Amino acid sequence: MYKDKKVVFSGIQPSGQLTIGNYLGALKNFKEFSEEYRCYYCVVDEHAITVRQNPAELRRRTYETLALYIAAGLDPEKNVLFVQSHVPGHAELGWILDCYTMFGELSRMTQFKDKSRKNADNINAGLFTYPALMAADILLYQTEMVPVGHDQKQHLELARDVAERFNQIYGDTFIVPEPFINKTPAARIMSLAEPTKKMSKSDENENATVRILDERDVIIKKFKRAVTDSETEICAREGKDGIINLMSIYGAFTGKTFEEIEREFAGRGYGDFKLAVGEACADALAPVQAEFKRLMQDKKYLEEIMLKGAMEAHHDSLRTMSKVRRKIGFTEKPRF
Ligand code: AQP
Repeated sequence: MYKDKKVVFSGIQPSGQLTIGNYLGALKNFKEFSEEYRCYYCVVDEHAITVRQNPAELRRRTYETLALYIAAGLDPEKNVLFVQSHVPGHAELGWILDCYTMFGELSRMTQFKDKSRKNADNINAGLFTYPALMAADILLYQTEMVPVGHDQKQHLELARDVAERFNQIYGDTFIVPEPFINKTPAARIMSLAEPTKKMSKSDENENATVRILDERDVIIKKFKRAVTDSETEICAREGKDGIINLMSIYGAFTGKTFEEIEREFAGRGYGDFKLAVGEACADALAPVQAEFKRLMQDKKYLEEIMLKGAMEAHHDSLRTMSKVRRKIGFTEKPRF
């Protein structure tokens, strides 16, 4: 709880160029909370290094991700926008929570299994303990609600378990957070190349993802190439994963329901439908892209936001940190 407001926290890794999965599943929903809640939206660069990053690209993407937060409608005056590694409490609490998170729990995480498969030459300890750091991100601010896509549900459940475990041992310390997962199919946007797999910004197949910053003609081309099926009907029937995914995306950008989409495209071919999805997506992203371009020309402004956000987040994190330190028996930190 921050003063009289409940807290919302979420973050996105600068581990690649953001996709429409990140946008529809998470970013687009962030601004809904800005008025009523104390909102912390973080660029989680510490999480990003669990997979090897090119340093120059990581630095550039950190700026880009922050600029996208603002371009997507997050007012830096109404939200605390910051970079995770600028606030020491994340890594500090992350280490502490590592010691309250079980090996067995971490071994069950599907993201760890997926990413270990994808990065077989770099299955590092950070990749394994990622959910404990994520729990720290959230619990550090006494967060009540975490808007995320469906893929993060398992990590959120672990954060709740860790908070409850800690509270049981030491008495009430953390608020136990609730996930906020969009009820629409946009909570789970799938790859355009393999529609049974989620769309991921680190996917190496460029045809699998649509990036928030892709040019209009690129967006339209990618949707044209999207894998569907050998039928002709546009409907949300079992086995039509590709079409269902396109319907989810079209619905998210136009506000139309599956029934409305089925009616609109009855008797029309996949070609027509794919073009409509591409155009709806490009239209919706155009203002975000324009604002992003403007912001990226003003690095100084982005750095001012980073500083302001880090100062506020750091200040707000100190209460939880000092409570946690006291509870577990650390001595008081000397001032220096
Ligand atoms: N395909 C998706 N559909 C809906 N929501 C999604 N999110 C990610 N992919 C989809 C949501 O975006 C937010 C930020 O995610 P993240 O950067 O913290 O990491 P992630 O979930 O691992 O996302 P990516 O794109 O798959 O990144 P990489 O490729 O680096 O692992 C989260 O709220 C997530 O749910």
